[in-house]
Amino acid sequence: MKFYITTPIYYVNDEPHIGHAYTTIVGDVLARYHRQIGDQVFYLTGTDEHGAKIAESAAKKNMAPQDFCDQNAAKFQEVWQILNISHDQFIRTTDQRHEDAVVTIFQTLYDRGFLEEREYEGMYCVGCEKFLNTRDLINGQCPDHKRTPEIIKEKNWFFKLEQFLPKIEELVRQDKIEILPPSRQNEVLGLIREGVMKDFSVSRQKSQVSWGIELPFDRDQVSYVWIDALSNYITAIGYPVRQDKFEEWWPADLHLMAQDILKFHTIYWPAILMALDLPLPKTMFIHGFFTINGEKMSKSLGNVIKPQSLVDQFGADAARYLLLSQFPFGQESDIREDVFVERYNADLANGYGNAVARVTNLIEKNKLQIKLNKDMVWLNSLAEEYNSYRFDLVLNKIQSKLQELDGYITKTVPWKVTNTSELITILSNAANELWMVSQALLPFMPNIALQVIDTLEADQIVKAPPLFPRL
Ligand code: ME8
Repeated sequence: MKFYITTPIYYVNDEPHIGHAYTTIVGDVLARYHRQIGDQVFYLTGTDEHGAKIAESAAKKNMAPQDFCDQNAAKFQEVWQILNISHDQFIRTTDQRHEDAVVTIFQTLYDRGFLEEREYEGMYCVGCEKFLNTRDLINGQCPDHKRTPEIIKEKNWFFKLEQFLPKIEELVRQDKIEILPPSRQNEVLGLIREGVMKDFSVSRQKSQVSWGIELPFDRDQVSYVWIDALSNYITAIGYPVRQDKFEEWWPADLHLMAQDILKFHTIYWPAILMALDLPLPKTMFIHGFFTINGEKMSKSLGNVIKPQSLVDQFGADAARYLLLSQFPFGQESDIREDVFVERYNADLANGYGNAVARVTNLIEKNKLQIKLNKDMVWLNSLAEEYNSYRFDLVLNKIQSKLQELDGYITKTVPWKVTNTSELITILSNAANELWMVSQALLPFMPNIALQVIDTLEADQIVKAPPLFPRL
């Protein structure tokens, strides 16, 4: 089966932080798991590079917007490499191919009568890249960006969303567009029923915002971020020029994101696709926003965690493991740095790392030849946890397996056994268990689990070096 999975494309004006890393690691674990069970996988991530916010950040640094984007997109790519993200493509909305495709998309929407020019007056927050309602404001300011929105009055092109809402409601209710977890599905249905979803502006006057894609039918207007951004999911796989590749991968099997961009993905995006007469994504999983030690992560509070600092402390593989083991995927949760250390010592230093050291040490010391039976069947027992996106439970199951192994070794006391064939039996069992556990860990810890697999598969097993030094 094919499996096409995406992350949001991140705004390139921010430096990558663990919020971005979290979604991207989840995507990577799923991509690697699906490859492991034999699926054909396409994993897409990238950066969102147009719009007023980015132009403003570039100007603050005295840089041309494109140079600024090049510099920051490189930072995302670098971090994904450090974290061993196995994406098949990194799309940038300033890629020429994407820009050309967006022009075609706008022309198609225009030709089909889904765009309409209207006078617009609203309060626009550049930080959010969206228009706000009075009820969104606190003391007249955007609560997220602590800035007074600009009053904007201009002619814009609008996408006629409202006509699509009844159909979207039906598809969401029937799980034809599956929205997970169920609480998010209710949220989407609520937004539609409350009547708050309105036709929305898809362009800005070029005199106001110049950093964007020019509309082919109105050269005074540039694309406003959302059509440009959402389209990345189809332009990356060749729409509209590479029909063969596009049909091979579309529709997406899974769009991942957090709740901040729920309405754009679950309502705007299906409507745009329907207007283009394209199939709709199958599933969208919306995870929670997490806080850091109880506080909202923000630059002003100075509590933004950079992925690099986790990697420096724990190593890339353990950083991935720790981010996914701390709470159920989907829940709004708090990242506790002290829990990272506890968990690292318990699961990785004393758990997996210790088991590998113990078993390989005994095999080397006794110069035993071990034959593995390479049983992949155990992976099937993780399918349920994977299919319900409970990565924390996948990892718990793996930890139970390690505890069983620990109990087995304690009970059989191989260091006291003198009969060679008995010893071979015990240590073969142990090595086979470790091999299976390592296969199960591969999507989470691609480097270290592979290193252990290689150690166990060698003709002569030698003691593994310490994998997770105790902290
Ligand atoms: O919204 N907790 O980009 P963005 C969990 N360019 N996840 C977090 C997080 C947190 N505290 N902070 C960020 C955009 N994320 C648009 C998307 S897609 C067509 C366009 C993650 O840079 C989470 O995945 O603001 C969230 O949805 C995303 O980063 C927002 O990234």
